[in-house]
Amino acid sequence: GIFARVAVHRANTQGQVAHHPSHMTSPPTLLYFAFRGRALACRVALFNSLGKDGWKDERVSLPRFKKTPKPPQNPDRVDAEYVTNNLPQLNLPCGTKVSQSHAIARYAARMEPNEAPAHYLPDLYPSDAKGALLVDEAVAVVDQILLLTPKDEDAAVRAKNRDVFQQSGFLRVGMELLEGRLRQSGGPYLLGAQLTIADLYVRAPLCDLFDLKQFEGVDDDFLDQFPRVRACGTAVLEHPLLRAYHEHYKS
Ligand SMILES: N[C@@H](CCC(=O)N[C@@H](CS)C(=O)NCC(=O)O)C(=O)O
Repeated sequence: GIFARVAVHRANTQGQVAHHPSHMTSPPTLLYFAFRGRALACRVALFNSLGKDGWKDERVSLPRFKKTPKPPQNPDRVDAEYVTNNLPQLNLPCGTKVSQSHAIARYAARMEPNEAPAHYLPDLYPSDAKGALLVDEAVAVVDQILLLTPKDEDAAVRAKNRDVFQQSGFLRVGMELLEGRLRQSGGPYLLGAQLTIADLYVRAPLCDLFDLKQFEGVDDDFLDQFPRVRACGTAVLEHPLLRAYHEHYKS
């Protein structure tokens, strides 16, 4: 990856290993809000490849995000502070700003560290085609669930549409599919014993939506109907990579 190529390891004055030379303007910087949401996979993948000091975890406050001008039309969008008016966004050392959490998570997982951190997982995004296929499917399913969640202004219409969404709509379909994939793999992760970015998406935003009671209009016990999905979300937090991550990051 871009950063891995320019990265050099050298001792700084404290004798610690620096992941980027001091003359470089700034390491890859991830912008997102102060919760897991759509950024957990990006953050964990960046930490996996670059450790604590090889990238910057910039948490944007909602007031700051809200007050940034977001013109509806902008031919110079690629140079805007927030290129899609959405986060996460990865700002690369070369100046390019990239949107789309999935693309960022895959990119970060594919980066090869010059010197692997002790917690490094080489296959957080699988190198084999079928593994990658199943991971991509699951990530897209979680994304579809969020995108297709009814957001009608009218509360009664929204409630009705969200009930359809959980009974027979894509929330039901997507959860049944993930549950079946986890049954096939034997769990606890989507590819069995191997943790991938797909499991990180199962943890957040998917399981967080239920656990943090943010899924208005969906039954409180909905996730109980998908015990393997719930167990996957729990197992993610118990993985050694996540334990190492949480020594440095609260969320
Ligand atoms: N497909 C994008 C979606 C990004 C997205 O929807 N971000 C939300 C937060 S999770 C956002 O920035 N919302 C800001 C707003 O609605 O003003 C991705 O996966 O990165």
